Amino acid sequence: MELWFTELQNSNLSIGLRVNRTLHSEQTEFQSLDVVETVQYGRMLVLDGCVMTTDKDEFVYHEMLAHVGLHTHPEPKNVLVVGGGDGGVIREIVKHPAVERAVLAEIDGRVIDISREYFPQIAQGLNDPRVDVQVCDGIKHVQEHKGKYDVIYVDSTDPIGPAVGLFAKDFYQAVYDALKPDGLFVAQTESPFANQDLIRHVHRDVRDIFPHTYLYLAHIPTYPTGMWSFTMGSKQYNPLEPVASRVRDTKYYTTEVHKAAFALPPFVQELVQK
Ligand code: SPD
Repeated sequence: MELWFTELQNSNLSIGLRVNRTLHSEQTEFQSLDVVETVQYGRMLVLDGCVMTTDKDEFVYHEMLAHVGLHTHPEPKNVLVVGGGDGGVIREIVKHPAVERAVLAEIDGRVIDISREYFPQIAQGLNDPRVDVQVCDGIKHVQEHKGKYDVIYVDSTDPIGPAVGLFAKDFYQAVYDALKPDGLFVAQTESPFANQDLIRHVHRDVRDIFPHTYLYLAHIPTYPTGMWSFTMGSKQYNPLEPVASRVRDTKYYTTEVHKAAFALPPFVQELVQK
């Protein structure tokens, strides 16, 4: 008998991966959490039925979330990740020698525990001495730390359940306030095929708050439609003029990929036009 994991996009569309076995399943205080072993992509972390990361393609998302921002800011010393309890973005952040302190504010401590246990390659950065892992409400953390960070990342789950507040305009205002005068932030903003309204509203909200707003793309096979977007709000620096690469051991990120990621097909450009 074959076992398949299915993530439903809507009543007409789903993504499916054949599964060897389920390694872990629980209902945490915040969400359902599953770890399955897929045939094609290795171990996979699933929250509330949505794919968060897999052993085989996680590098694309984590490198493109972390390195684009850190190569846009000339001196990123203090960095915050809201969400991202699997540790993948932190693993990439600590590759940057300029980073002195990286705080992880993850609301669900079980995501951290389970990632350490089942995804040690992804979670390894959490052990770096510069990293401060805090199990807390990221929204509150941002509200309580004004003017503190050079770069803030929002590595959220999908805009349902505990992540809803991370796609709201008042949260982006709090992120702006938590950044230093030349700070910037990057958030994952879902698929330009499947989440057009969300991308439109996030871009509009961020543009109302930040002087410079950008959208960029990466290709992530296990996320719905495979085409993924990231939104950057920057107070000063321009991501189209990145600093020379500071990291060597990447499998997706290069300076050329960084620049190319901002080239948007017309149907995506349309989503972010005024
Ligand atoms: N639909 C997938 C959205 C997942 C975004 N966050 C993934 C967490 C990986 N660190």
